[in-house]
Amino acid sequence: MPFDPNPHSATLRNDFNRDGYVHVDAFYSADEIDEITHKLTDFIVEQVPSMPPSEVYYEDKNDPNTLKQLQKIYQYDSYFQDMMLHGPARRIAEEVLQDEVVPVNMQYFNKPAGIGQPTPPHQDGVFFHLDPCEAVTGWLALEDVDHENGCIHYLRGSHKVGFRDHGQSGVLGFSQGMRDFGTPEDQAATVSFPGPAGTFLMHHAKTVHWAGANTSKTRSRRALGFIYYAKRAREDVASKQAYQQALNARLKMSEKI
Ligand SMILES: O=C(O)CCC(=O)C(=O)O
Repeated sequence: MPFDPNPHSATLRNDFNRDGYVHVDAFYSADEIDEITHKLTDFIVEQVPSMPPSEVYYEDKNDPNTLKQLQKIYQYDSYFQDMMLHGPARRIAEEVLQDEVVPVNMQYFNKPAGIGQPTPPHQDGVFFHLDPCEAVTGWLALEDVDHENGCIHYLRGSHKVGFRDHGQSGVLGFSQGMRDFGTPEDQAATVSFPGPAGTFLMHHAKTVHWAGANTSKTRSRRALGFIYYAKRAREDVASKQAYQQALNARLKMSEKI
């Protein structure tokens, strides 16, 4: 059975409001993580070849073994659709945002062994174009994560500070990275989340987060991301589309997709 958020509602809400994130161990059991991983393997074989290049990123686009990111996978497959629309991640999103939520994206994040790039420090809200910026991202580890293969780090409390300065990062999949990151205050507020497969995190769209490169020669670092917007958040559709189109054009021109 996956994690049942109901008995933990108050703790989840308090932790989220204080820290800008929540952390849940054993969100899915080992058997469930096995099943999800198998479904994902099938998905990669069956669906990825027909997905548009803007939703499929590779570390090296000429090498299919270097798949690093997939977008919107719940729109292609009923198993992942069910997880996104009816699973416990949505319940936690509703709890911490104190609102109904709009499911927006389900992503696959991989850092392939030895070549997985760092995830630059960023705030997801920079990509979302929301007012108010009320949204969350859930993150589910599909295998053990640690400092070697690139676990997630948060800046505790950073959701209360507002947006910090971002610029082009040059990293495929995370086009914006923070330019003013790494102050003594940042170092003091850093919390990292190594943990076993099944570890689940959920952060506010203003929470600063990042992950290291995968320096392991043998282990990948696979995870799923779940993005939900609060119903009260309004998306500036035109601004988001313009940003996405400009990004896709840049990525095509630099032959990254
Ligand atoms: O998986 C990662 O390294 C980063 C994930 C992330 O930035 C996110 O889920 O917002």
